[in-house]
Amino acid sequence: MPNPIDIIDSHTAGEPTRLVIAGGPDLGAGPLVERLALLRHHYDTLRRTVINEPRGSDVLVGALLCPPHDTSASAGVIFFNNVGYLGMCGHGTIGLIASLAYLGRITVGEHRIETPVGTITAQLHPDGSVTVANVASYRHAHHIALTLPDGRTIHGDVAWGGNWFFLCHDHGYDLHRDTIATLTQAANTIRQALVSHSITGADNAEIDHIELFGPAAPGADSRSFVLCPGDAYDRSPCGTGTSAKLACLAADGVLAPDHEWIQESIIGSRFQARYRRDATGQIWPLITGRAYVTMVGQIITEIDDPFINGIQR
Ligand code: PYC
Repeated sequence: MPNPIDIIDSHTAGEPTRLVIAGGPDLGAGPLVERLALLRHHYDTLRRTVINEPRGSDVLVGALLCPPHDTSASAGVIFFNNVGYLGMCGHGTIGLIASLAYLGRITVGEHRIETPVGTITAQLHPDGSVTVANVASYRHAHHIALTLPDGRTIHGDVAWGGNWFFLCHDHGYDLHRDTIATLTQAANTIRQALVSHSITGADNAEIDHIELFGPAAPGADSRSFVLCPGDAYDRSPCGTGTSAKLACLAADGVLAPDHEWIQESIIGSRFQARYRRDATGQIWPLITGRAYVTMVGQIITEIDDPFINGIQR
């Protein structure tokens, strides 16, 4: 792996993003889905070096900035975390745009960004906030009954918002900061139960994000706790999770196109969300939030460092 790796860190509604701007492997100029396969199979050390301890932490989401395949797009990006790769990442896209603006590489306006699951659009507003026009989102399965190891049966929807989510209301827990450890354990149990009951997304895709809902503070429509693959919870309201939620609200007929939905995270941070429905009935979420740059730096790896590529999880 070349040395050093240039990074810029940001947080979006409390959730950190580490953007790799130089020093990553040469993945060529093909479609992002092909570059993701190359990264995963040949250069996974980049992910582990950038994200895992001692240089990173479980909470970080990584983003590798890539030249776009279609040169009319502003950039390409591949998102990753402590255990693997993400199809899309809403908070990470907001962080990417804020970071590129901080570096003077983009200005206010609309930017097309290629991801492995499709091209999205991000609008940088004059006040620094960003609206992400996400990939088309949909509900795959409605009100699935899931029996947990303690004998309780809960219910949830399976939906796609750029990642796969199980969205559950009747989990039986209070959604407060001081219940985060309990919620993490509960969401993990739900994720394992989905696997053992062979409940998946489309094409047998693993449902790797669990989204628990509860009542929100005044001014928001809903509060959520989102457990990401790798066992870190999302400090933000989760852009792809909010997209999956919008798809379910649209399918239930309880939120009309262009009506605002305020999604609150477990730490109380918020995204403004709405969706558009196209002529074919597809749901296209729009997620607005704000990111702040926190650090510009270089990752250094010394050849005799026993943890040169991070501590194995
Ligand atoms: O904002 O989409 C998101 C996200 C996914 C995982 C962490 N954040």
